[in-house]
Amino acid sequence: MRKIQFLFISLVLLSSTAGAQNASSFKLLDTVDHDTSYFTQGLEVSDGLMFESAGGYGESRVRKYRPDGDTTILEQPIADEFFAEGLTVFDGELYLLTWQKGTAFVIDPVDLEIRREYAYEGEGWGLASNGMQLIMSDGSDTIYFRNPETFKVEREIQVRSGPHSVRRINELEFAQGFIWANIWHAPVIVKINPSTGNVTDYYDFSELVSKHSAGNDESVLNGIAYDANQKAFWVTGKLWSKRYLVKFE
Ligand SMILES: [Ca+2]
Repeated sequence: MRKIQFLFISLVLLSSTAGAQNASSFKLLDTVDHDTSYFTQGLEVSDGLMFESAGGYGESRVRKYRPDGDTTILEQPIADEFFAEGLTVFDGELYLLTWQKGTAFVIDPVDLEIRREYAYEGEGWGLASNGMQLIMSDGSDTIYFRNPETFKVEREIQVRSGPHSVRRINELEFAQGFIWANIWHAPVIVKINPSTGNVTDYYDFSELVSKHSAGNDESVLNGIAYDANQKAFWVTGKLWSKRYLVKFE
């Protein structure tokens, strides 16, 4: 019940504030299969390959495959004590957060082996990159910009929709000059101005969520990756059977 209430509040919050009065529209371009064993935490397209992380203790792993299908090319487990979270590519390497262990792994995209690691304070949720910095969420309304060589926080923004803070910012993507974000347990994707933290648009995915979330409260919308070849975004959810290519308008 608490989650339904939160969902309601988040929609009211987003729809009632200046700058994001109504949901913006998106076009559904393609639908492909998605591995229903993947509790999707991070989704990223790089050099024509899709990289995905799955969470869960003893179930965390990273895999790569082609964006147009779901045949895994390579998969590597993450050690049992870590709960894998956001995943992104920076300068030809994968960066993977873990939820509550304060450890970020740097992974070789060729063999998916861990090359080195960083320590950070607080929780790790979503991760993206603007090509210069890593962009990270921690489940609050704050988005951190970190130096990829030191993992130090260089800047932070607070996500706002009008006067309201937007919390539970989860999986992230940076594309077309904006941050795109999932919000944990809300059926929406928000478009965020990376300078101000202001939500400029939001997109209602409740129709897809209702198809995939039946019977499992935690099968939430999560996973957004910009596909430069398609000039569109792949979106999915935790344990979803499908992944969708969408164009935001
Ligand atoms: Ca992403």
